[in-house]
Amino acid sequence: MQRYWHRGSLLLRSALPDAQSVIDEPALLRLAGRDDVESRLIVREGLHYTLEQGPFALARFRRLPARDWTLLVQGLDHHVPAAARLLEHFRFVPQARLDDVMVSLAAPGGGVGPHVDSYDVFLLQGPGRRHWRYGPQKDLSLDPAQPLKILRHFSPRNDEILEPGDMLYLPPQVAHDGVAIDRCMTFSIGFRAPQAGEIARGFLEYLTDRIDLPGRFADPGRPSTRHAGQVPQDLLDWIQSTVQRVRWQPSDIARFATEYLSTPKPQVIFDRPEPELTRKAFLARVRRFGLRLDARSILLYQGGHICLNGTPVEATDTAHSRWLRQLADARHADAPPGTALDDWLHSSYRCGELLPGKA
Ligand SMILES: [Mn+2]
Repeated sequence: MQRYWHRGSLLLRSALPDAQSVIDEPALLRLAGRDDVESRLIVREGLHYTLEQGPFALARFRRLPARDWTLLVQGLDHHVPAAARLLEHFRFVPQARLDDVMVSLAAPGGGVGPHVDSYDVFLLQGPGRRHWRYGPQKDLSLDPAQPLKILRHFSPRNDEILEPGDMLYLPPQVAHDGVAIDRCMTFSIGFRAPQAGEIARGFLEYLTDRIDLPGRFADPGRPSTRHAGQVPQDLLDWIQSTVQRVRWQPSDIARFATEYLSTPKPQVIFDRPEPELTRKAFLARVRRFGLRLDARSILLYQGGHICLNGTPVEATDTAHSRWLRQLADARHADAPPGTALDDWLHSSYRCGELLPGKA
């Protein structure tokens, strides 16, 4: 981490052999047909790429040529348990930095062209081989004639063929191009880094609900004016001093951060358990087998603030908050001490955010 994270690329041979059996092709094509799954199809003809957005009917794939296309499916970890299990290998990076697992299924010659990403990524080779060329470069100008963000010039220093189980780490802004040699699958374990403007807007929204500034503008004895259309200077001064009274504490920052960073993406929908256990049967199962977070759930903490999927969890004593922090770190846990969290556990279970059993 110290040497490579966010700094330089790293090729790891035979990193994760279990990458070969994450998902088979028919199951992936079915996922690409769902309207709650984000998918894209990129077909290359010579030097030109075309982009189609999913969902795709199976008939679309039957019409594809034998070469030069790639299908991208986002959020694989939300839909495929084996993809969620892949992420367990990456828990050395904070959950707040994690985005999702994307898969690229490609025919020989398929790829998205030379490009840069804004995010750190681990490119894990599944079945088949892919030829990667990559390296830092100064000129990151894009080709305006393409529907994708493709670099106008590409002069990579590195040239490697990734076999099943091999993995390539790339920090942001490293130019790269991966072209399928065989029909292959590549899993992108993608990270996210918040943008300053996005965080500032999010925090102002958070403050909106909490702001409490007493007082109202007053102007006793105001002289008459000949410029009724002008906003008076004393009102302007009052607005200035009022805005400067907006204050927040470090605890607001921690609370906002756990809420904001644990909020699922808008397209994420939790499924109610089916069949649904009664409260009694659910709690009995948790006591016996422990519990785990649903693959879509994000549980984060900072200081005394704990948030599940954007909603604060009220932990009344230290034993419970310790247990919640352990659950957040490992995503699974034995049953919590006592019964004080039972209501929270059961309602989270009914929302599809956690489930009994550790595996
Ligand atoms: Mn990329």
